[in-house]
Amino acid sequence: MIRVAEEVRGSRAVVALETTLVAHGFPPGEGVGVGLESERRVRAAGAVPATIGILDGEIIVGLTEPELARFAADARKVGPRDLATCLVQGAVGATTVGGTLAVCRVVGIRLMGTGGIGGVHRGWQEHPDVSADLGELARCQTLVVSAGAKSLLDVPATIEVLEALGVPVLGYRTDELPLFYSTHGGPPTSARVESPDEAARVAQAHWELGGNGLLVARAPDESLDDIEPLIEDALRAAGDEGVRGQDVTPFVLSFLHERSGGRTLRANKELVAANAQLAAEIAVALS
Ligand code: PSU
Ligand code: MN
Repeated sequence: MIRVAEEVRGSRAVVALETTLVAHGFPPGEGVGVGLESERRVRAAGAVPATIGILDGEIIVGLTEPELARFAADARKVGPRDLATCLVQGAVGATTVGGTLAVCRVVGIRLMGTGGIGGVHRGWQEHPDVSADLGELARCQTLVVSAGAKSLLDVPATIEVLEALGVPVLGYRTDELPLFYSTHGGPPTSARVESPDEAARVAQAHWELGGNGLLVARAPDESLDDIEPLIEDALRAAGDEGVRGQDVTPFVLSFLHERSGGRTLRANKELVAANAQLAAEIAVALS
């Protein structure tokens, strides 16, 4: 049911990477390169990447390059609720942050790197759309490095839910939650850490105390501060076109990539790789 690559089994410093962003987060043909760059950065920092996805009725932990290439074509978006169905039905399954964490829980991987986690969507008062990423963070003993929560969300509401679930939100050299495309403007983090070693020590202590997931928020290197009006346009367009549920995030991301003249695309690629690298540095410190 689960195949763990030998290299992953043999290493104490492993970083899990998701496949939803490979399949659905970037324009056609560009996602695989983003996934491979994340793997390179993890290796350069001295850890082993474990990119996770479902192929041919098997969950694979540590996809090979030809296997990863299969996520460029049609793939299902697989959250925690979808893992078993996708396996049984033999579909190509691109795991979200939540789906990837659910696999980490089974195989014992402690670190994951991604772009931005899902969370509480804007307009939750009328239509309660809350990403399963949050529930899974509350269930598994894994630290996730991200550039905060995706800014298309209701970020303050997302942080409230993480607090309610007991998930620490650690700012990496920042007191403010980064807003995915911009370095600042988010709600305060629950604490600040200054180094991979400090993050590793906090995670270790949290787990010894019976805690589960943690989020480490790393600000992107370059801040795009004029994206909010575009996000509002994107959400309005999604509403007008009847885009709902799992399709909202990919729709908004591709709208932004187009309307920003590729600026969000470039920023998104860079922050995914930088987060993978930091996750690897924390994994090395932990081992
Ligand atoms: N961040 C990105 N690109 C992405 C995602 C996040 O930069 O494609 C994906 C992640 O896989 C995340 C998912 O788990 O979006 C959340 O989707 P939803 O809101 O439908 O739960
Ligand atoms: Mn949702």
